[in-house]
Amino acid sequence: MKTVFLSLGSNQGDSMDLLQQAVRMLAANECIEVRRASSVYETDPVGYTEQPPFLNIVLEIATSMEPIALLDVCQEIERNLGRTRHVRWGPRTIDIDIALYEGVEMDTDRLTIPHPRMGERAFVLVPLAEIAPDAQHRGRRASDLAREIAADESQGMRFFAALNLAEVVDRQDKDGRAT
Ligand code: GSY
Repeated sequence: MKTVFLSLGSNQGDSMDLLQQAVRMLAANECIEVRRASSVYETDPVGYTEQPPFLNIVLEIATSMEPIALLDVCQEIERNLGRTRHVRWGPRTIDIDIALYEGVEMDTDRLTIPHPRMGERAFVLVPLAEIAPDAQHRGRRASDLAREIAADESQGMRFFAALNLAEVVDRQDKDGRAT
């Protein structure tokens, strides 16, 4: 099993519900274990700024899937949740990016790992540092990168809600208690 960090964002429709549905769909895949979820952050749009704020989270998962197979699963979930790819940087119901994949660096037409823009995105680094402060990106700790980028006031981030993984994926023990 490899440890992978996924970055999820939504700024169209009921974003909180869409994020929760995406987490549930990932957890329903028998090759994926969702281990940790960050808080939900409301974040100012980066790139194309004339669009509504996003809700963003980062998930730590463990998976037996290779990177491209995992990308296929993420894109299928995006399609199932109504994502259409019209405007490159425009609003979207859900976006699921592979940020880090344990032991993998790759650069192909379909997929680049680590995610090529994560080092400059507070909406990835701050939630990543919340759940995995020691995660490494290009030889640096997520917590250090997040502290530096959080000082950049142009990338507004606000705590929006906690995400209770046990409730969202309805994990239960043998007595039916959430675990
Ligand atoms: O690549 C993710 C989509 N996206 C986002 C996002 O998720 N959050 C914020 N704050 N800005 C963004 N710009 C793009 S594109």
